Amino acid sequence: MKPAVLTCALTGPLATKADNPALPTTPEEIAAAARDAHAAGAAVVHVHLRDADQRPTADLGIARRTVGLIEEACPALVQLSTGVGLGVSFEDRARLVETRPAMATLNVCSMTFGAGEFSNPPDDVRRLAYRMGELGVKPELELYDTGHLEVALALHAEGLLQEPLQFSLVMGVVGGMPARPATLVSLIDRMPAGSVWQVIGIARHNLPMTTIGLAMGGNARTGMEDTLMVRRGQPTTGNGELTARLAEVARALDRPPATVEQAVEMLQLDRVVSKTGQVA
Ligand code: KMH
Ligand code: ZN
Repeated sequence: MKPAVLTCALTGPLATKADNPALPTTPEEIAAAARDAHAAGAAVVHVHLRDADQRPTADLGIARRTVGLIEEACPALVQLSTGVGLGVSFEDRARLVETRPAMATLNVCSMTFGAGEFSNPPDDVRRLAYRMGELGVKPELELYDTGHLEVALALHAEGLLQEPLQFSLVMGVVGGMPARPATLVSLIDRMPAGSVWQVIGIARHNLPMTTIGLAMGGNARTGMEDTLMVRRGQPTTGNGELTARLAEVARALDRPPATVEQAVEMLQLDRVVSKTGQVA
């Protein structure tokens, strides 16, 4: 069976150490979490940045320092979040791709996000998609609802995205699609052939939805951005534990966790070419 690319979303924008003391927030803690996640089977780490007060930030200095420490700690591929956090302007969030990570998220639609509002205006999204193409940064298209896939396909039709399209199907955000197998099946059916996709299940949906996604041949993500609990009533000890559990599920389904080299091949990152003609 084909390997599964496992991603660990180390910290996210919302939780703090008050919610779970194991949450990494400093650049050093985030790098240590990346090392643990990689050792447990993650080929990719999804990275949000926090300032000294644990608040989400798009500070380029913190970005460079955090990514530098991760690169020293382990060979996992870095996927930088351009979602950053609900209170950060789109302009600041978009600037993060100037650090040229291997991959970065592209959130294609505005939406209610839990108690807040996640702003992704159409023209800003287009400009960011174009800039990512110029820089050779591979976009991970974050879909929180079924209509978001149509917007992503429209961006592709405009020539703003290169194949293979790479999707995260985020299930269970309040304001997004429900974590239901039928919803997942309808999205997978609608994706262009050859697309790369992973399931993200939020909170209690983390384990069941990622398991279903792996069984259906997709990739999967876990980590403390997605859930702070390893099971009901039991806070996770950290990203290593959550990744180890996902890796165990993947192995049980004959989907061994992809190595970084296999992930580069499966995500076709070695073929990402910037619009200036250089291989990124
Ligand atoms: N910032 C959250 C509202 C991403 O990483 O690009 C959504 C998010 C997406 O975290
Ligand atoms: Zn994120």
